Amino acid sequence: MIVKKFLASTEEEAVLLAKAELGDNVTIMNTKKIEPHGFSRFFKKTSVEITAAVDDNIREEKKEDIPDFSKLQQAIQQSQPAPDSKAAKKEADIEQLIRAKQVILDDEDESVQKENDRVDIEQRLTNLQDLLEKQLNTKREEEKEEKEKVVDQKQAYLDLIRKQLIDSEVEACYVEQIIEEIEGSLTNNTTLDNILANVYQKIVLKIGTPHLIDLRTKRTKYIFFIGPTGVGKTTTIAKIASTMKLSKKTKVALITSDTYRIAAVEQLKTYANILGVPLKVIYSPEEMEKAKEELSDFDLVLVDTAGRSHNNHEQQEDIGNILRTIPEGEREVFLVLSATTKYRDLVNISKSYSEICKYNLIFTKLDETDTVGNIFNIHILTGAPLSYTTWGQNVPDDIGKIDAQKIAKQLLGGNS
Ligand SMILES: Nc1nc2c(ncn2[C@@H]2O[C@H](COP(=O)(O)OP(=O)(O)OP(=O)(O)O)[C@@H](O)[C@H]2O)c(=O)[nH]1
Ligand SMILES: [Mg+2]
Repeated sequence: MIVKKFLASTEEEAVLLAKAELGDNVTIMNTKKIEPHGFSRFFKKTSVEITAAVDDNIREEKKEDIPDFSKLQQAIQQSQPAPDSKAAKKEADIEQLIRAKQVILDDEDESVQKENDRVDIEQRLTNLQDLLEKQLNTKREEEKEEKEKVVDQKQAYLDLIRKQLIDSEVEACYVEQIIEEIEGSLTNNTTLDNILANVYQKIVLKIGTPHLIDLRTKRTKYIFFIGPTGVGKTTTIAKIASTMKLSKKTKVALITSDTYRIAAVEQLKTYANILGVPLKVIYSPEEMEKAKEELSDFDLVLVDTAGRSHNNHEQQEDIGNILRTIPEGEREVFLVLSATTKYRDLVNISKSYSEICKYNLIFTKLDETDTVGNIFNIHILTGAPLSYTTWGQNVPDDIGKIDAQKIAKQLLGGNS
């Protein structure tokens, strides 16, 4: 069997072609309309395809009867609308345009993709930046809190020290002065030990080095002991005279102008006898001049004065008159104060004696008090140098030069 497909503009033409080639006995097995696809549909017409079949034998028998339809077929094919060369060109152009457009679209797709990627990256960067800023802000907040905590801690330490100094009876204004002076040199994360060390150092510096009796002059040195009644002037003189005579081999003499009480003269006479040093009793400035001549061979003359009320200006003037018999360069004055006297009285006493002369400070009876704040207060208030402290009735043992470190330690609550 011969099976063959024939294509023509119409089904009739296709059958005609099939019959022409295969004979009249041809059987049409299938007819199919062919629709042009793609862009060719604009230029090509619909055609018909038939599938024709014929038995070989029948066809052979009829072979010589079969006319040559090749020319017909050719004519039919030629009758098909020839592809218009302009249209073909147009089609080619359009297809080219389409391809170009596709490339552009592809490019556009690519650039759209790129743009999308860029937006995406930008968004991610913005998110990252937000995150970083958040983290940075949190860190800053934490640092700020930490700083405030540290500053609070520092203030807490300073408050602790403030309280301790106030407990030691250091005047509040001097406490603030110390704190102010050290605060600038403290770092925020300072420790309590560091603050304590700073305050300690500051107090030691403020107390200064003790002003002691200086015997390096060729002339006889006159040391006057002045101060309120019963603070320990006579006892202190006995302690110093003993120390100077026994350990420093100094030629010591004693004078007393305290003639108001017989017991006072007797008290010093007893010490003079024990120590084996001369004692002159004077009743007036003139007698002082005379005693001065008699004692010109001595290195050191310790002068006891009567305890006076700082409110009695007449009595204070008497002391001034005796003092002035000795030239300033040959004399030194020590104001003797008891560490047990309350601060307000000490202020008045020290102020009233300031009107008579310049003086150095001796504090007695440290054994009778736990607080040494007043020593510091009066020293700062008057600006007078601190010299000796005494801490008991024993002559000559209970006396020593002022110990700045020991006082600073005590003020800060340490054991003395
Ligand atoms: N606890 C103690 N008592 C002392 C100290 N110094 C002196 N005294 C005692 O205080 C009392 C008075 O001492 P004086 O030396 O007489 O005092 P004063 O200043 O000379 O007294 P007037 O001459 O009356 O002004 C005495 O009983 C001394 O023993 C001291 O450091 N500690
Ligand atoms: Mg006395």
